[in-house]
Amino acid sequence: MNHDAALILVDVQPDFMPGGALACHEGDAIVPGIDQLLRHRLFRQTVATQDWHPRGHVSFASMHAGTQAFQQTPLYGHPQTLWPDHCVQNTPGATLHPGIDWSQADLILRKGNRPDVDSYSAFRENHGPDGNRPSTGLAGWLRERGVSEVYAAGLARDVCVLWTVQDALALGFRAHVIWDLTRPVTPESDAATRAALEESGIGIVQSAELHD
Ligand code: VGL
Ligand code: ZN
Repeated sequence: MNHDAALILVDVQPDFMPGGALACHEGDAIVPGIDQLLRHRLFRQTVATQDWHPRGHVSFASMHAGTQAFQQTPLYGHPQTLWPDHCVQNTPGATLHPGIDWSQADLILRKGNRPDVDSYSAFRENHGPDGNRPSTGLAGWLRERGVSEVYAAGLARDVCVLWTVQDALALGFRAHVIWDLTRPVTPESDAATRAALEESGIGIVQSAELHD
């Protein structure tokens, strides 16, 4: 790993863990490994994202009559998956998980806070009403700090982690997923996620490789 790398910790929040509103399979299993990784201070910058939706957010199935969670619906000309209500601002499920020392993070980026637009990636919102995917400003923030390479961990492997590394690559960063420090919403998606990463040249690494 080179010294120009940043760690991006995606949505490590109770609502994405067992018992939470939108639980990832074994989502809590990543917490000790992430805490370890932070203690080793291997990265030039550490960024954390926090899914942070207002009540009645457009991504909630409860806002679309006649739909159910995990179903897709067209939104602004693109398919949008509808989710159970989750990560509602100022609720316990939306906090950053207490098992990690977040004072180690250089930036905490809240996303999905506009009522009418979802945001999976740390870099850009999903498609909005005007057809754009507005930037969160993260790419510039990282470049200003000399970062050319990102490693992503967190939740969910098949949604926000995947979109984050795909955007990182599209924005000119070398990109990697720390596979053992991610978990999916849909375990059946793992083969497709791996294939998508491999096809685009995004690295798949294990946390143990980073320590040596
Ligand atoms: C996520 C679905 C909805 C994620 C966030 O963090 O992967 N997934 N909102
Ligand atoms: Zn969300």
